[in-house]
Amino acid sequence: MKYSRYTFVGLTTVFAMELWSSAILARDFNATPPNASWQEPAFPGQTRAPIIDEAIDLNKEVIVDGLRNPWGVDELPGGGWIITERQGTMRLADPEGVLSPPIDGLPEVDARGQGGLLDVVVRDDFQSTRRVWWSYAEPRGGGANATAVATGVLSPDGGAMTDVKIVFRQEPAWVSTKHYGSRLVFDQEGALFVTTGERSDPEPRQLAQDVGTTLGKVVRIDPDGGPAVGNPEIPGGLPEIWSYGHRNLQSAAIAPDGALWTVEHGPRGGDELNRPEPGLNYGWPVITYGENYSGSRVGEGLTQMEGMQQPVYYWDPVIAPSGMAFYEGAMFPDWEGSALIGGLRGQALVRLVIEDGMVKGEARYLQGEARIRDVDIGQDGAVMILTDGRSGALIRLEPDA
Ligand SMILES: [Ca+2]
Repeated sequence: MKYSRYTFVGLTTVFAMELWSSAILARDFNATPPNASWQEPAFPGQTRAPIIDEAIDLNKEVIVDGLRNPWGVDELPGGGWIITERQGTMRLADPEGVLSPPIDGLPEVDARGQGGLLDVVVRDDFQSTRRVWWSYAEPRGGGANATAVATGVLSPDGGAMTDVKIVFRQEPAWVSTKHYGSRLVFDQEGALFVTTGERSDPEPRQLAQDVGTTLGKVVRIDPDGGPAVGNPEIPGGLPEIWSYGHRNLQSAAIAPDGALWTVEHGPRGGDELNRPEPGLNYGWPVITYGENYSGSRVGEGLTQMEGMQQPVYYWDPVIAPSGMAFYEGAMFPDWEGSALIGGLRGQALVRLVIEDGMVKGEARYLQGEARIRDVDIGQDGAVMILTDGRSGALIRLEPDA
């Protein structure tokens, strides 16, 4: 009886239930002018898909609050959640939302700027294995750092991470506090996708095109480390690389058909949705939509080039994407198969209707209410969102019946 524990939460929580009216949903986000108005999409429907006209009221229930800069959340198969806070703490929340002290035994993180403890994921067999994977900004000496992924076994009492092993280290490290990626998602073959960033500065961003590095890449590894079986052979490329030419990928999810989808932070007016195919080049920083935040053009201002892939969709203005999930569940039947993406700058939960690999419609919920850092679908079909900031929260969304 999957609903029972939530009913219990609903009856006992001290936090108020709030209601969003469908009027908020009707705001015309496509009325905002683009930043890079001189650019044209490569094909119809690549940006500004029709707004979905949908009358739905959402109940919002705060399950956990007072989280300090939370970054990643994953539901535990036995109930409750595991949550990261960017400054370096990982905690458990039980099904009633009671938060544990920080878990001991995690490696040191570099929590300056956008760095710190980032994503966290467990697999369906967690109750027997107690295995957890997480990503973080790893200090590498001299002020340099880079994204890393570690795995460990959570002690029976949940108080400590044991047998900790680093399974991925981004190379090269860089003296930067920006663009670390890094979402973690398992595919249906059991391999682990890791998304990275290109460290933002003019010099390292060029390395997004260098397949001898793991800056600006989607990487696919074995859960115990090393390249995964079935990765593409890229001439001169590292065997863990799945795709390249990315900027700062902070959204990744597996679609119901098993395909990986990602959303990356673009420059101003250039956030993009991709379905990364093995061995292909997604263009950054040679081609991109949008412009530098200074208002200058990125490189030569090109949006298309032979041998480089077009995004499935892009946003101008940006949403500043973060966590992502494909909706599968009973609670929101009209959302089945949609991509749900958290917006930071966009301050919204973004829903994309995707058909035949194309975006056919876009809806936004909770507009202007919160910066959304991560999205997770509950076992009962509720949508869980993690809000950003010094007092972030884990919030459960369900339709108001
Ligand atoms: Ca691109």
